[in-house]
Amino acid sequence: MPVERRSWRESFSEWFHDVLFKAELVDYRYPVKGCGVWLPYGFKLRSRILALMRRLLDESGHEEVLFPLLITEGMLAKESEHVESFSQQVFWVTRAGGEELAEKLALRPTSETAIAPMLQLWIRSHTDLPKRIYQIVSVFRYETKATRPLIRVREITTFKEAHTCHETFEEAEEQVKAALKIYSSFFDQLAVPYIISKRPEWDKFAGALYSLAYDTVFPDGRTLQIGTIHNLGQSFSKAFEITFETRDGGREHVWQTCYGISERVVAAVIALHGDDHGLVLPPTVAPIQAVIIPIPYKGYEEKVNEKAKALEEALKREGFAVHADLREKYTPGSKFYDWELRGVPVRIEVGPRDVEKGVVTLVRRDTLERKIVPEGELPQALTQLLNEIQESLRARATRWLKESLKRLGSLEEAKKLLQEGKPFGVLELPWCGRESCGMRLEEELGLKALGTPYPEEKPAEASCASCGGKAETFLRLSRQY
Ligand code: 5CA
Ligand code: ZN
Repeated sequence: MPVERRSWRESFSEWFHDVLFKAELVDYRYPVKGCGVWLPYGFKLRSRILALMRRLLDESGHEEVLFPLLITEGMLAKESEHVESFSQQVFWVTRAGGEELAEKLALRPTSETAIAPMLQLWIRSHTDLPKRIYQIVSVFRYETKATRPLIRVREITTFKEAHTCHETFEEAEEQVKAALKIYSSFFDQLAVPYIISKRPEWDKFAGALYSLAYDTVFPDGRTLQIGTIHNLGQSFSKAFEITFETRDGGREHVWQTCYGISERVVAAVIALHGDDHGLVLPPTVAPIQAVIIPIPYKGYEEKVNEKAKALEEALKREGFAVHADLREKYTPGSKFYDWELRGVPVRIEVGPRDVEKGVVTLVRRDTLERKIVPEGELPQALTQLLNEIQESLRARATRWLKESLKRLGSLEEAKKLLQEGKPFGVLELPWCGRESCGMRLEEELGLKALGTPYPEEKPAEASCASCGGKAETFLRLSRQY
């Protein structure tokens, strides 16, 4: 069973592909490019992550719905900026049952234009507002950049999209703040640290007034956008005539927001918390929080197996996700290896001497430290250990993100840093705010702009790294996935 291990930080890309496959999370050997299969262990991880998201949304006035996958060409074309931006990415259904369709149908690349015509029917008056709905579905985007498991896929299977409608611009702004709270709490629970940036004008979601994005820094120094929040203003409500009777009897178009995440979140959990032995899953979402492994010794096989089973039952009753690995054809050593690769946060070893003494050995996955605890104290000890692991994963990932943020004074400094050739994360340069300067910085450095810090940060006294004029803000730049 032992397989070659790839260094997590030194050869991250290979490590990532390796671990997805060997830990049996997903299988992207499916014959359609950009489409993959969720395997049982990966599916459980995905479900646990989504459960956190569902809880946060349900508790804050969102209702889950399910819209059709197909969108008519006419619907998709109604909002001009939107259709233009997505035109090169849409999968079309043009034939069915041997006939050419009178109107071709798009597989949704996102659902603003699927939802809008129904909102138009449902929303009559201010009493119907605010409206907050979400769905977790597949969307399809014909990505032309190289596809990558979980990170850039063509069937995004884990697209959580929330769509909201409000009476005023101010209320939509409040909803953006509420969405920020939800996403921040979500990523905090996953121990995934992030920076929030306001995307530059030239890279915002098509049809939005502005876009806010969550980005995290991978072990190779590249950033991944893991969530976005858009204030849509009235562009879709005007295109689709979504109006309501106002409090004073007038008619107004609704104000909208939307926000989304995808399987990139699963990718981030996997990528940020790994090491050279494989995955290290945060206890909050690990499908198995502790694995119990009997250490058989001649004459004691029955005893340790019985004990392992009893502990499994007892811990399950206490609400832990535990699994006793009683497979006979594997040695304890190869079981250790296997569960380490799969990132189970705690291993509980039950040896013959432990049984006699009434103790068990706990081994934490992140540091591989061992600890002997009396059987009677196991639930408390396990709770404490899982919390400690969660916190230390958070601390390690947060430290990495902090080290990856580099605020520099000039283009020359930035160029010098890039010449060192090390992974660097995110550069922040003083910027006047003009598009021409921003694009020039992207070009000179060969990086892409993430946008400006959110909440806004004004440099005390600095000059734009491009034109030398007064800097109004910072422009963040990185290598992006
Ligand atoms: N309608 C809006 C909000 S739901 C929307 O579509 N926003 S988006 O285009 O920014 O997509 C939402 C999130 O999906 C992004 O933040 C990103 O994390 C993820 N995403 C986008 N494209 C892909 C892709 N090809 N593969 C995996 N995830 C993706
Ligand atoms: Zn400038």
